[in-house]
Amino acid sequence: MRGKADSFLPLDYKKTLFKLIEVLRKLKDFAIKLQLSELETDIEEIIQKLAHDSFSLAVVGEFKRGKSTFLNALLGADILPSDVLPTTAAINRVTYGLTSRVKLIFRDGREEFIEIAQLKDYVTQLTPESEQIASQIQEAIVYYPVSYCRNNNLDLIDTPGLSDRANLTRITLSVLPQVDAAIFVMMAQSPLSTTESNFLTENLLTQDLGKVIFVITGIDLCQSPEDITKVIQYVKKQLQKIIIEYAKVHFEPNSREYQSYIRKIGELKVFGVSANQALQGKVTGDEDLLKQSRFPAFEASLKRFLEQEKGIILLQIPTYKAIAYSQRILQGIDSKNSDLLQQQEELEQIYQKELARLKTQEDNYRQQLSDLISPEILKIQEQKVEQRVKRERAKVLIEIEQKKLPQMTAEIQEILAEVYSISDQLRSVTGQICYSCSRINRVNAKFCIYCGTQISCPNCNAKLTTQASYCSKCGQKLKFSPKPQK
Ligand SMILES: Nc1nc2c(ncn2[C@@H]2O[C@H](COP(=O)(O)OP(=O)(O)O)[C@@H](O)[C@H]2O)c(=O)[nH]1
Ligand SMILES: [Mg+2]
Repeated sequence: MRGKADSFLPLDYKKTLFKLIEVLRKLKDFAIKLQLSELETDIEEIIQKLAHDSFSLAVVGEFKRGKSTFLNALLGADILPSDVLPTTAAINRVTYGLTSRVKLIFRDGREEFIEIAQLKDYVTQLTPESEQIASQIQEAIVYYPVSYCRNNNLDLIDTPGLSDRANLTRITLSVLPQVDAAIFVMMAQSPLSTTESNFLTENLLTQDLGKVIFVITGIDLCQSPEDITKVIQYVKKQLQKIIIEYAKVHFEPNSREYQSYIRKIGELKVFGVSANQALQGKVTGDEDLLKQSRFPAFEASLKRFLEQEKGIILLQIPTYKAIAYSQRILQGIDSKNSDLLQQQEELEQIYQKELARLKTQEDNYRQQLSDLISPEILKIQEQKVEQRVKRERAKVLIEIEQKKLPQMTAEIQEILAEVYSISDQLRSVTGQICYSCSRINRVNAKFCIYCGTQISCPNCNAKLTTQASYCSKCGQKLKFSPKPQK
């Protein structure tokens, strides 16, 4: 049952992505035709973002909590410098590249390529020299042929972490608004210190909790499996307390927002792992050690997150933008139509004015000259014909342009229908996320196939979103009664 459900993907991310890019390309063509150059640039930017920009997942936490080691374990290679001493001193972005190398982007705009082995001389605080260089670095982009990043179109970001060094804390905080999701790493020996709790309250809880995954690393140092369970339970409880406190301070008691926030407790993803064992297990091919590290369970959950939620997060904004662009193009067509009508009017005015001028000239000549076929009069006759031909030609060109517009409008309406269907699809997928365990369920699921929680409105059967505390269809206040899974 579980395996079957795991393999069920309610949204074909790649297919939807390609469709959205195709739609945006069509919209860009229309923007070019209508000479909406600003819109053309906006659309191209979003196409580039969709085609190339990846999902970014940052690892955050206090310094020396095993963040870099954890990322190395995920990558299955010792890439990022880690040490018993506080190490990372700059933002390191790991991204897919055919050949491994590092691009250093300095704060003054300079760029420099180095070997991965040299990374520790540039982005760490291990020596005064490296620390001095690190302070000038905006970001180190580590290109590495890691299939994990390529397959998931994923950038992994290592941060210096929170410490008593204000500059390093600032660097860590500065990445938060730019990332799509975060992994909060703690150590099993000292889970949820005061700094960590404060960081959660002040910086992470203000983001969407659904996009934060909590990892307790270093479980190999726990005495027994019971101790591991204890530490995970402790962290979960503490997190729940922090969330409740946060909700109490920030929302009216029992308001929708309060309820919605409190419900996020059910979505908490907390994992206990040993990054050291996982890295060693992966590097040496020791399956037992890898299993012991509990890393595969974390990776399976991350995979699910990347396949489903990542896709939704990445597609949602461009979809809304595509709708807005289509509407701007429709407005563009309207104003083009008005322009053409005005051009027609102006053309007629110019023609009539020119005709009147020629007529006055002709009348003058006729009064002065008795010869009706004098060269001057013949010339005026010719000019009149020329003006008429010119007017007719311009009229035809305007009419051709005008005739294109209804066709364009029809095509944009078709595109809009397509984008709306993508948008509905995304909405229906998010609507199937179980509010309790935050896994994505089948289209018509009434009870979460994972945890048994009822996920459709008991009153009218409407599908519910993760945040809903009232049914959006019938307005009924929702009470959930979890049912045991059959
Ligand atoms: N025993 C154990 N030690 C770990 C684990 N992960 C990291 N460490 C150690 O913790 C120290 C700090 O690790 P590092 O990755 O540099 O931490 P960061 O500052 O948060 O990036 C290093 O000495 C690591 O070997 C783990 O899973 N188990
Ligand atoms: Mg580090």
